[in-house]
Amino acid sequence: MSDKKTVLEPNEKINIENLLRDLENYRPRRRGWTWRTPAPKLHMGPFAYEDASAPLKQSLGLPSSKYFDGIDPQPMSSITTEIASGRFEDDIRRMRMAAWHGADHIMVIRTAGQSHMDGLIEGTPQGIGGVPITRKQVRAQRKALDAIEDEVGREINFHSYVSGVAGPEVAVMFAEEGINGAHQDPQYNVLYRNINMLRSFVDACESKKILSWAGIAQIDGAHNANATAREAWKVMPELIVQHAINSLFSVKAGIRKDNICLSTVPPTAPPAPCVFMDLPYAVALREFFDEYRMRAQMNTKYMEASAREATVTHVLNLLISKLTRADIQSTITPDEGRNVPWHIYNVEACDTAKQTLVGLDGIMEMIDLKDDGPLREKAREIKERACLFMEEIVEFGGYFKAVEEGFFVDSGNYPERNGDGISRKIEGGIGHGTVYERDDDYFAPVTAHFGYNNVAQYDPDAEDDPAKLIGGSTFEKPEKIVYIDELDETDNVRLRLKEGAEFRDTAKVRPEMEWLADGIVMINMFLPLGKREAQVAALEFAKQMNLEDAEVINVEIMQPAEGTRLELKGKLPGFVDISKLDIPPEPHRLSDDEIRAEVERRPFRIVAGTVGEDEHSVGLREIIDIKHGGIEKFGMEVEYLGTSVPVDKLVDAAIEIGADTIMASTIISHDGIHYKNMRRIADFAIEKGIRDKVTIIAGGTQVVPEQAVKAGMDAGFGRGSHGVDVATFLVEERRRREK
Ligand code: Z97
Repeated sequence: MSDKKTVLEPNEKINIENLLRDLENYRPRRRGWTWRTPAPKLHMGPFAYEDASAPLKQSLGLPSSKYFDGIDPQPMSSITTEIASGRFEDDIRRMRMAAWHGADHIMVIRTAGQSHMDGLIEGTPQGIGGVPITRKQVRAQRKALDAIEDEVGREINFHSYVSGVAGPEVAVMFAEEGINGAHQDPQYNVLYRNINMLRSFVDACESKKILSWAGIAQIDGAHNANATAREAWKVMPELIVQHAINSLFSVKAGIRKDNICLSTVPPTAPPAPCVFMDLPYAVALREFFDEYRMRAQMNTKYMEASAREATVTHVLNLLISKLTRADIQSTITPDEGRNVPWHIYNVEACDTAKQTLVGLDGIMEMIDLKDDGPLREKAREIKERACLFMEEIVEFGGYFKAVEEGFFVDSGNYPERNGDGISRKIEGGIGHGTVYERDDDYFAPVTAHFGYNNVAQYDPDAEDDPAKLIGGSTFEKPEKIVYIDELDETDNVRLRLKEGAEFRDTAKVRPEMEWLADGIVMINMFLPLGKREAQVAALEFAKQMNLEDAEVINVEIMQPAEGTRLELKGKLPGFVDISKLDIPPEPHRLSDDEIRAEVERRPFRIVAGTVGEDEHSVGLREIIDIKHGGIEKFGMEVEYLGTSVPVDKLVDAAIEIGADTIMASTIISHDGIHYKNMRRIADFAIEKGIRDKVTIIAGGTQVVPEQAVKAGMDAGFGRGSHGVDVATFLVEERRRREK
């Protein structure tokens, strides 16, 4: 693998050491956001899709795509996953998995509280419940994503957020390092991080100018009002107001409208009649902001730890995305409820989005949203309330005054007010008093800069390009970037890689959920107890299973007295050395089509029965019957003789119908009777002179394949065998005999 271009092999793990090598010289290959390429009327496998996007080069389809040659149709919306576990080196592996499942928007965004940091930090410190954004981390992950996008064959947008008083510095670093999307909304700083309003808006001008230069798509922060307000659905008018403020402000700061994405959230969730409430809101938003992009974020306000419930909420949200339009589709997992970022739920949520959007492909060709009735009436009402809200802000003296008065995140449905909004002081907050007017001779030799800049005092020709005066800024001359590898000797990726070396690319393996070899597993359990007793008893079982630090992470009552369903997580202290395992090859199966073609070419003639004094019939019927995937489904016809068939009768029947195959089932096994009966069948067939003309196989729950062969069978089929295993053997055995 060369340092300049990292090439990934599908069956090889991503090599973190190689990614880190020569990182100081790595440069992003492009700037700006990339949308998916439309592929209208796409044909894949037996299906035609109306509004799909270009397929991937390599990917993993939904589980049942195996019935259709693994096709993996991709919807038009970009699909987001949020990945930030605290260790960026582990997140890189998770990004690759998500990309293989269809994510092309990867957000490093969780609860690290980046906006509390008042400057750029360097190196790769480990975060708590999130990753602190640093240049090295961003660069290494961009480098990894460049390789991953080559592997899957589609651009991957990398995203983080520009917030806090370090916003503009963060924005510059993002522009330098090839970040493609960013959250930027001064209202977020004001309302949720108590950063001084003036400072937040002035910083935002600068940040937005930089985002604009770099073509970075911007997502706003309105959804946070939904997640914070006591009754989430009542803030619909306010959400519209917040979108309006940040969108128009961004346009004025220079961002293109088609790079401004509204962070839309269906404001409520089940058990509310959520589509009836959320769809008018989505329609109102699309009508007001038709020139902008929509980033549909999932409703997290009422999210619990139940993966099932979160998935249904997600699917209902996706329905709204499809009925209106979502350019970017977010996926959130119940991680928030469990407080652990699990690799598998990221991937699962990408699959949920992909499956639902593809499943709803073409729906708008068949239905229309009604032009009258409650949809339009309710949409109009939401818009009216939003306009009144905005008018009141203006009358009141503007945004800052309105915030001071607690207009925002109030749980009343405007114009109602419950007096529980967030209030911030104009003359207060972090960074208060840090905004200064620029002097007349103020001058900054930078590329993307907002507002007054007296370049003309040095060179009137450089007015459109102030950085020209210093021979280009870091934007044009990336070699000017000061790259700091690590600052903390005790908290950095080198140390963590050393600590985890025992399990990194070695034969030793431990389960993981968050970080390599963390040992975390999740256990599903049902206990016939009430909720409280079940929670305590579950932890006792966890001890019996040797789980360390066990915690119950989800509890659902099935019936107050009859029982409780629980999910727990805990750590397995042990490991498995795969070099010491005897791993038999995977059972080999032919495809359904290949077997069917072979049967059509030359039909099989099969007799079957349960032999000896054995009344069991279910196993053999399962192998034969079409309903349960038996060999009939391939067109194989079977003469079924029933149960307790004497071995001579089975062989005679084969001779009578000129069978080429005998299938014997034998369940009873005391005294080795099953193998004795196999031996008798084989001997009888020899006696009758047909042994070399028929394939004889035997199956049953106690049958060990090798033993069956020793007892004279051509093959044996034990517990867990299916029709396709038998059919595969019969086809291949006949091919061997035909040679
Ligand atoms: C999403 N699930 O997809 P810190 N700026 C804005 C934000 O919305 C956020 C931050 C900064 C959500 C992401 C919530 N949003 C999580 C406009 C966070 C984060 O944690 O204060 O450093 O900033 O949008």
